[in-house]
Amino acid sequence: MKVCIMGQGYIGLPTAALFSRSHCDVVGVDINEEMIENLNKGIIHIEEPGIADIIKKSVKKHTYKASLTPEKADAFIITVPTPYIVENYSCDLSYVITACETIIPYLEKGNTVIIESTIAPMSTDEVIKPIFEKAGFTIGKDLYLAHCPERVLPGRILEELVHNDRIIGGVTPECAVKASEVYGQFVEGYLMLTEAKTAELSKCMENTFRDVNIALANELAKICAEIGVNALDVIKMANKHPRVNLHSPGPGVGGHCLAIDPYFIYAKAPETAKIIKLARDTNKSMPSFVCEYVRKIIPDGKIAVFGVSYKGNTGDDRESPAYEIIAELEENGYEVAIHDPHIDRDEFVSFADAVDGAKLILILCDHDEFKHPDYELISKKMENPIIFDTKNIIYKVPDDMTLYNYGNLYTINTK
Ligand code: SAJ
Repeated sequence: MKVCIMGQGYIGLPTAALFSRSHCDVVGVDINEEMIENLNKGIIHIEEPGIADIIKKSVKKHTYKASLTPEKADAFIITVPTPYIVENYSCDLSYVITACETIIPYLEKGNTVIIESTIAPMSTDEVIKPIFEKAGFTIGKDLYLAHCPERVLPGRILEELVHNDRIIGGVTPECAVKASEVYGQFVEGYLMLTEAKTAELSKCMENTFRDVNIALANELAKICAEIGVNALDVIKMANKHPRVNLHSPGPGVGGHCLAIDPYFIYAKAPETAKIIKLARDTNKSMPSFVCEYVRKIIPDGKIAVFGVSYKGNTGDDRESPAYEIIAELEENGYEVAIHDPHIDRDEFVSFADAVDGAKLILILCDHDEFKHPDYELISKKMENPIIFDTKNIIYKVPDDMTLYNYGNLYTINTK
């Protein structure tokens, strides 16, 4: 089977790797020229275990090639970003629409087109299907169209792409069958055949479920800071109940999924999606909450920010709440030094330079490197070291240091 994958990002590239590992011919298409050149040399741009190795081997075996233009294939998979439109929170389908229009000249009767990008409910039927109908195809007869959302966790993408169950939402039942044959090439999880709109809403609800639960944990953290209770203990104790699973409070919710997908549902039914919107607002309020407590801990001076990735042990900083926090701190007159061992940027500094002369270490990401920092060096470089750990990854600090987290934040209010 020959597969053409539009978009070689966090999902498109690992998907391409798995098809080529399963002996399919793969063309990975992207608009980024430098990325295409590098991919054809076997150099990848994402930090994700296992992918680099497969791509390198596939390039050598000529089962994978990257290109700026599509080629004729049996199946076309669209994995381009779908941001949200800031003014009305609706799903910005422009990249998906462009990708669909770009493949039209390469389509032949009998081909399958799959949209993997997360899209708002009804998008496949109302927006994408008409694009191919206008080009002369009859969906379900001579072209098969489906929405099959990805549902993988960054850091475990290869493993999850193969083993997770997969929702296959066909525009017609025939479309779902054809799309399932495509994923049958490498997916070992169960393939659940359904309608496109059900697939769209299921995907959005998965991430909304998590966003709402994180909002509940964040609200609990705020309540505890206000009334003087250890939020981390509450979570630990409550979670001993067999049917309770309180999530973890943090500095806010980042990433391209949880921070965006709930809006797609809200935009479709703004009068009804009340909890969904409130959860988004609560999670979006966390950066300000963190800054409020930083101001209570130290009124001025240098802050060493540890981590801007939205997710630990990855270099992915999309929608990261860390940037909002940094901006607010700088607006408030603090000097901010950013250290992130997973992101290589000129303005970021080493661990030693970040803590040098700092009054506070502010942990915003749960990279492994931050779980056991070099306390000796911290003692040498900081006068009265204080750590504010918003990710709850540090349990104990040496006696000469102060640790704040969501367990004891309330103690600042009584000082
Ligand atoms: N977070 C918390 N508290 C928690 C858990 C997470 O504050 O208890 C924060 C994280 O720090 C991060 C954000 O939430 O900033 C999102 O992280 P995540 O690991 O929960 O999710 P993503 O965005 O990396 O991946 C999600 C996954 N969806 C679900 O778990 C329901 C993944 O399976 C999806 O494939 C992915 O979204 C996607 O592409 O939609």
